[in-house]
Amino acid sequence: MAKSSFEYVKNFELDDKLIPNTWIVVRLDGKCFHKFSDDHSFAKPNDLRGLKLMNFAAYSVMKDINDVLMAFGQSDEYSFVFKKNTNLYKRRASKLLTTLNSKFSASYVYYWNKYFTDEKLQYPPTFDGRVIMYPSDQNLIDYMKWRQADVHINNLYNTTFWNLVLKGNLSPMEAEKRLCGTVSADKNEILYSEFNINYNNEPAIFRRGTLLLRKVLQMDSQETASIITDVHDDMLKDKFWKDNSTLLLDKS
Ligand code: DGT
Ligand code: MG
Ligand code: MG
Ligand code: MG
Ligand code: MG
Repeated sequence: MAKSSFEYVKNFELDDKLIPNTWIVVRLDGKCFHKFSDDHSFAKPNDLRGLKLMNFAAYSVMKDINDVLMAFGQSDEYSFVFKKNTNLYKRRASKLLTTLNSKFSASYVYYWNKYFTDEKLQYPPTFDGRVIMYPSDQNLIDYMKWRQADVHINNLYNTTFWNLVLKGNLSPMEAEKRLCGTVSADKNEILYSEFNINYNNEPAIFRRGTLLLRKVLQMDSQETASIITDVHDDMLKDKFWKDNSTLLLDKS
């Protein structure tokens, strides 16, 4: 077919291919989830239904997009790490980001009722997204550690804050004042001495977030099956990266 005289407009499309041989991370984050979690009566500070829905939406993404190596989720955010050598959509940033975000957001809505059986979805949620490239394995490892350290800092603060408010009968302002300038040890001590809570016994999903990994299962001598599994391991410890030393090696 002859080219139409309009076709030159195609040349206005910019090339947004990401650099080869670098780790590609896509991070999604719920827009105004402070309000969204209030509007849907999320438990404070952690709503297990909400976290499980996030995990299932991320699982749907990984089931659909084989080139996602692993994913890490906490609060209203999820990070997806592509295989280093992925050539999906020729590594075009906008294709990768929009397809992934669309699948995640649609899954979050589609599976809402599976987790929120008594809570009607009031309006469509929005997720923003960004693409980040990390040139070295250490950069990627530090990225994962950064996101998990964020869970720890926020969750320790929020757990202490909400215990002071809900059980300690402080106003939110008083609780904030009480925690101002405290370090981790102080918060652990408040939880232990005033609320009989050993922070280390809090559910791992709250303390560490969720990591989705692909595992190959040996079914019998011939057959293997690839599954997606959720763990709450401590990525801040070197042990995790030693135990999972093959994780970042390209096998495909
Ligand atoms: P953004 O991302 O700039 O549009 O604004 P937000 O409001 O989404 O803020 P962000 O992403 O920094 O923080 C996440 C908010 O979501 C934070 O206010 C707490 C809320 N949230 C997330 N998970 C839970 C949960 O399980 N329970 C409750 N009550 N709130 C949650
Ligand atoms: Mg944000
Ligand atoms: Mg947010
Ligand atoms: Mg967030
Ligand atoms: Mg099309």
